[in-house]
Amino acid sequence: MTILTILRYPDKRLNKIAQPVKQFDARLRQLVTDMAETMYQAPGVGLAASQVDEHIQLVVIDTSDAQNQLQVFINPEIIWSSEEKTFYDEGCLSVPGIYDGVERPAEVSVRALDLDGQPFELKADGLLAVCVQHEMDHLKGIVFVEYLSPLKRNRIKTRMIKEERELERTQPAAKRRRV
Ligand code: K1U
Ligand code: ZN
Repeated sequence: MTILTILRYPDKRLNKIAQPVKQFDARLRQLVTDMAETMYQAPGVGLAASQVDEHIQLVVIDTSDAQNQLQVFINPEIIWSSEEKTFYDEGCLSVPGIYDGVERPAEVSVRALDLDGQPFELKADGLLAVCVQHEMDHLKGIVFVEYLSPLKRNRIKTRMIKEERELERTQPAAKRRRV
């Protein structure tokens, strides 16, 4: 089992733009397996490749209660968004411990490729719709805290920098990596 290191906000690598996937090979399958294991272990309901310092358009999501319905989205595009909005208290594995409200379209239709490079479309609502949009933001280099007020964002940034310093003092990054 491989648990990948999740980049923590405000690491600048989280702002990189992800590139389209062109090769559907064993390396891609292994990355999906490792990302799924990392997401389940965290635990979380989604993970974008950008969060594990792989800047390709790949997202894994599992919003099922039993955490046994993995969905893989490669080169995802939102092809339709509802006028209706939803306000959801979002979390992020790159900003641990922080939850705050973000407004987004309540429903979206997504077009993406699967692990064999085959296209599929999916209409999502509820947590899945929120999660798809949150993860696709990661691929554009956007972390959800960018939607909060500058005051909240700066407080979160300060808290995360302090926590990172403390983590580095007590558990240096090299030891924290459990690959
Ligand atoms: O970091 C991420 O992108 C994953 C993030 C996805 C997400 C959650 C909620 C709203 C929008 C996007 C998380 O999974 S945060 C952790 C979380 O929400 C959760 C953890 C355990 C069980 C259920 C949810
Ligand atoms: Zn996130």
